[in-house]
Amino acid sequence: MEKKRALITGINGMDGSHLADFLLDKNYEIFGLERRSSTKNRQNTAHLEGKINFIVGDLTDQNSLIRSIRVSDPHEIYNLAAQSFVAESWNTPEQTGDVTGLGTLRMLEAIRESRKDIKIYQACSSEMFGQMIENPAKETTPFNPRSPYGAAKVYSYYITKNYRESYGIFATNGILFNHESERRGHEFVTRKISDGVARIKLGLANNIELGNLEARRDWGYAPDFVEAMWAMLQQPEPDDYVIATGRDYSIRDFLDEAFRKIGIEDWSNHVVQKSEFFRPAEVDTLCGDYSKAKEKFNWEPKISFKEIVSRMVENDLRILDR
Ligand code: F7E
Repeated sequence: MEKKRALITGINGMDGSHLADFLLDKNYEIFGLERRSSTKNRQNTAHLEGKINFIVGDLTDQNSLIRSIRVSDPHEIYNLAAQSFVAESWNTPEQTGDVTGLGTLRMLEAIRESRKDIKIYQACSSEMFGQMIENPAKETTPFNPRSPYGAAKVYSYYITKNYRESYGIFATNGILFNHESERRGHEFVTRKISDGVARIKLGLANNIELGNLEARRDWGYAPDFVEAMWAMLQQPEPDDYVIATGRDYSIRDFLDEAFRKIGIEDWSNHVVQKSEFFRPAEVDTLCGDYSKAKEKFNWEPKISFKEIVSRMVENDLRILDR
């Protein structure tokens, strides 16, 4: 039987690499779109070299997307690439809008110009709910973004829905709440904490510099979440789904759990709050209701908050110990 082919943008990111692992197990042929850069950024995909095909392309370059479709001739596209760091989106709002918002349009146009039977998964985000109008948020909850990133994702969501309705493209939006793993980038709060805690344990640092500790997030495990991306494209009809765990915790809760792993109960002397890590506008709480995904394709989160923290701290202890 012919192998299924998948094109994944953002292949070197946390989600891209976990999704590639998952699809390889399902015997897919994988094409990963990466941006050209003078230094390769393949920490998350080093183990995949020789197993997947890398294609150079960029969501800000229309022709490169058309070419990437010609080269990979995919059955499924997973559009995961974005300027995904919310804090950075205030520094580079235009670039964020270009990559995260218009990048989605360019990929949809590339499908429209190539083969309209290609299925596309579009990575959307709980940041679209921003200051939540309903808690927990579900597919019908109005959006209320609070950052240039959130606003760009709202555009991305609606343009995907429009291409589905205008051209009959099998285009789905996955509205994913925060999800983390050992492969998370070091600028995000969970990895900053797991890395910082590991450094403190090994005597390499004394404290961690952070911003707002009161924000609450619904944190799931990225390998669980990529399974939902695939499942959405296997449904009879394209639709939009919230993927979350339904439980929220504060940054303080994350710190409690992470420091407990290294035997510290009172971490107050090890955390310094710095104004530079506060955002111009904060999303206080994010929590999602995944019951539609559960009902339609029986998706449920498997790995608990406690286990995520534990795995991330253990991983950083291992890396730094080497
Ligand atoms: O911040 C607070 C910060 O940068 C989480 C992305 O994957 O999930 C992610 O976006 C919270 C915020 O993730 C620091 O103010 C405190 O309240 O880890 P984060 P995020 O902004 O929630 C969504 C769903 C996405 O779509 C995004 O692409 O932690 N916080 N102190 C801090 N955050 C950071 N980064 N650094 C701090 O020092």
